[in-house]
Amino acid sequence: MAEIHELRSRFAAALSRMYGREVPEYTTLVDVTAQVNADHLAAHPDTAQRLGSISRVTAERHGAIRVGTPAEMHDVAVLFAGFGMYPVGFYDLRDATPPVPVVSTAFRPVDPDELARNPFRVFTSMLTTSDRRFFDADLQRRLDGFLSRRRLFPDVLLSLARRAADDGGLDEPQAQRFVALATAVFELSHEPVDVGWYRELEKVSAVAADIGGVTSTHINHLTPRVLDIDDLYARMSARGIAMIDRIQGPPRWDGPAVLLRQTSFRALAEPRRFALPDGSVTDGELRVRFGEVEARGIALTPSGRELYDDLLDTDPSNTKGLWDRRFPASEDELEKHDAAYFTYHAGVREPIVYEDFLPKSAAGIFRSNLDTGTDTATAASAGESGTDFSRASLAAAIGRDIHDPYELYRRQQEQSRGPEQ
Ligand code: OOG
Ligand code: NI
Repeated sequence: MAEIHELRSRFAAALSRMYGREVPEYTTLVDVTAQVNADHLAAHPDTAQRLGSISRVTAERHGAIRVGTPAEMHDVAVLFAGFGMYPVGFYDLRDATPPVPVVSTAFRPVDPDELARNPFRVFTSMLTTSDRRFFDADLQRRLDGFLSRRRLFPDVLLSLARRAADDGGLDEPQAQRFVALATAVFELSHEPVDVGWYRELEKVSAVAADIGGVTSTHINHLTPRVLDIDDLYARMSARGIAMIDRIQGPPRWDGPAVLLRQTSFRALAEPRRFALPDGSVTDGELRVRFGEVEARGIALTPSGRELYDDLLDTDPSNTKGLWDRRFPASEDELEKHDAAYFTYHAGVREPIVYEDFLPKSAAGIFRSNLDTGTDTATAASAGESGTDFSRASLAAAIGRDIHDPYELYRRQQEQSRGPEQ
């Protein structure tokens, strides 16, 4: 039998092969990442694996998908449970600048042993079609109608996922079928795009068009993990790949790496077929898929995170100077201020790696995918946000609790300390 973690590893690897075939720049990104990681390991053999073994880091990816309705979100949860991935965290991107009409969670393993085996995670967003700040009643009605007529996930795929979750794995033939079908649903479709409908949605939001303007879904980026993101950024730029202008998240500084630093290259023009109002089909192009890379650091406690958010508010360009003055500059200091999570085994302290996302960085990542470079959504009728899109309502759509990331880190820290004396 192929156990759940084996299914997850194969799924991450199969998606990576598929994305590399479809988006060649992704392959360049993965190759350069591997070179940077090898060089970093050679230069810092004692510390390079402090936040994860090189085998974990080499296989590590996150992807992102976007769906249109609570029912689709529910199916996503069924599918990912078959790979041992559960919803963690709630992100409301409607509050971002510019606002994006989605609420999101990330599906990932929650158990530390499972994370160590393969930490594959998928940032998953759901369109908020009833939010009047983006969609008027008429557009919402047509959009909901369009979305209710499509099926993203075949029944056979969902039943294999349920079986894997119930039995803790699948036999070999079923395992192969499951991984192949799950990978295929995230390929870019070659169905002609109804260009009138797509452009109408695009006027509201490029993300709305990407989700609700087509009859399928696709993975919109896949992100390898790098040990030195500044080095990676420089090497990609040297190869002539235009990266976004900065690395998101904490600055490069002399203190410990915390949370998450990410950078990306802009969505690439890809050939697509367009169905025109007169029924004819022509060739065109859309920019929806891009490349991203990330470096992970230590998970912060709520107070550590508050300090991080505060520094980012004070200095949005997030320069090193402020950090040198205000942020705990060593693991000892982080621990002393109760600002980060650690495990303690036989008196040895080890940092817990941050496994989640950052809403401000996510908003920046969304931006890198937009044709125009900015989303045009405006607060059409401020204050009137339609249905409530809270963590609870997203959990209800998903049909299971959304884990609180802090709770997971805190539990891991506590368990490592052993039973109370
Ligand atoms: C998701 C953007 C969020 C990240 O790494 O912060 C994300 C999307 O573009 O759909 O992947
Ligand atoms: Ni991402």
